This record gives sequence, C-alpha cells and structure tokens, in this order.
Amino acid sequence: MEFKNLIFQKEDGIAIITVNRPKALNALNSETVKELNQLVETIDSDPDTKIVIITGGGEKSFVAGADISEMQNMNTLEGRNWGKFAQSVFNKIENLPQPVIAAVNGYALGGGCELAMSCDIRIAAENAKFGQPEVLLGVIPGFAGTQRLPRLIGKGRAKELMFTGDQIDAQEAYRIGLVNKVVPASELMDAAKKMAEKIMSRGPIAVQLCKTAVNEGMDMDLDSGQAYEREAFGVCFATEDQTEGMKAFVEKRPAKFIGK
Ligand code: DAK
Repeated sequence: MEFKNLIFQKEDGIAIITVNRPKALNALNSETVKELNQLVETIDSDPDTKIVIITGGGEKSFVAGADISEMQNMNTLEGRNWGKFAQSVFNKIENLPQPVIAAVNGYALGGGCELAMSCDIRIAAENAKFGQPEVLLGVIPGFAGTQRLPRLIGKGRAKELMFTGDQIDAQEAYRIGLVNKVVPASELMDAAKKMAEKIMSRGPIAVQLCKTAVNEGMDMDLDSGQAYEREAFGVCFATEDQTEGMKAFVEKRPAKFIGK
C-alpha cells in the first residue's frame, strides 16, 4: 500500500508503520490520520500480520503532536470533529487484534504521546522526549490524553504533566511507567523487533485474549473484569494451541503454536 505520509512495510508477520513527515517532525495533520485509519483497518483484518510496530520517520521525532498550523484556524465544530476522528483512529489502534509496539525515536509530544499511549507497549530511544504541552497552546489534550495518561501513570503525575506542559526524557518516562524499556537510539528498531518476535513465538490466541481482557477489564469493576477473564480463560481450552502448549510442557519440548 502506498501513502503520502506513512511508510508501510511487512517483514515476516511484523507490520511496520512509519509516520513520515520528518520536515514537520511527523506532526499529525488530518491527511496523515486519514491514512492511518485506512491502514489500521486493513491490518485489523489481515491474518498475515501478527504484530505491529509504529515509529517515526527521521532521527529526531516519533510524532511532535497534532499539526498546529492546520489546527490554528479551526472553529468549535471543526475542533470537535477533528478530536472525534483522531480519537476513533487511536481507539482502533488500541483495539487491534494484534499487539502494537510503539518504537519512540524522539519527540512524542501531544498527539504523539497520545499515539504512543494507544499502543500496547512503548519502547523508547534514549533521546525520546514525552509530554502533553497542549496548555502552552491554550488547549487540552484532544486525542484521549486526559484519559489514557492517568490510567497509565496515575492521576497525580498525569495532571502535573498536563498542567505544566513539561517535557520529560526517556529515563523519567521509564521511571514513572510511561514506557516499558529504554534503549540506545541505534538499537531501537532491533529491540522492537526482538520483542515482537518473542511475542509472536507465544500462543497467538492467548496473547490476543490477554490484550482484550486487559483492555476491557480496565474499564470494569474487579468482579466484572474477573468474570471476563474466566470466560476468556475458558475459550483457551477450545484451542489446539492450549493442547499443544501443555503437551509440549509435559514432553519437555518447545511448543509449536498454530493460532488455532
Ligand atoms: N505541528 C506542526 N508543525 C510542527 C509541529 C507541530 N506539532 N512540531 C514541529 N513542527 C514543525 C516546525 O514548525 C518546524 O517547521 P518549519 O518551521 O521548519 O517549517 C519543524 O517542524 C521543525 O521544528 P522546530 O524548528 O521547532 O524544531 P526544534 O528542534 O527547534 O523543536 C520541538 C522541536 C518538538 C520542541 C518543537 O518543534 C515544538 O515544540 N513543536 C510543537 C510541539 C507541540 O506543542 N506539540 C503538541 C501539539 S498540540 C484537540 C485538542 C488538542 C489537540 C488536538 C485536538 N481537540 C479537542 C480536537 C492538540 C494536540 C497536539 O498535539
């Protein structure tokens, strides 16, 4: 598939999406978010894509936010529609059946931090910078940052980042639980692919059910979340992968999962 602002590659079951507007530090204009929407919908129903990595083009930036020059003259209705559309695309990313890893190679500000947060796992290069600087522009995070950030790092820290608009470096993002891992910039894509390969070697249906149980359960009370988990756990026992996984353990050999 060809895009103006995205690069799409597929390597051995791994789909790599690169947001590629390096001259604007990969800022998300509406055209880019529309392309992302189209690509994510395709990936959602592609059985050959086992895992997704999202990164930014160039050396400096993952995504430096929504495109400020495009947003500056929006009226109330346009602003609301823009937020609604981008939120829906980020929700699609969050709810893809495949695990999604953000390989954060520089600035992840505003909409960029929100895009990273819609991914399941974040690996940051040492030069990555995170922040929600919207208040410096007189607006609030509009792509679910006010919702996902406190869920990830807690209300107090999320409010501090949003109220001050401060940027934090990769180590601080790691310390507060915003990212899973920090690696040298030169090793970022290898680290993301290595994690992708490890996840792909596990039972794919089980991984997918873990993802949906966490995503669904986060918005439920504990009892309802546990009820959901029990059902998902039961479903595992209808799969050939469960038979193979447990048989392989007993026979002291690596399991060969087939995703059925
Ligand atoms: N939008 C548009 N262009 C951007 C950009 C952005 N977010 N970030 C950078 N650029 C462009 C710069 O304008 C510059 O373009 P030229 O002047 O060369 O044409 C080029 O990228 C390089 O940037 P700099 O020259 O500024 O590079 P520096 O290394 O000096 O600085 C920086 C890097 C990342 C610190 C700086 O560029 C910066 O502060 N960028 C803005 C970061 C930011 O504020 N991001 C958050 C944007 S707001 C909504 C509500 C809110 C939102 C959306 C919806 N609804 C309720 C609907 C807000 C979302 C946001 O993400």
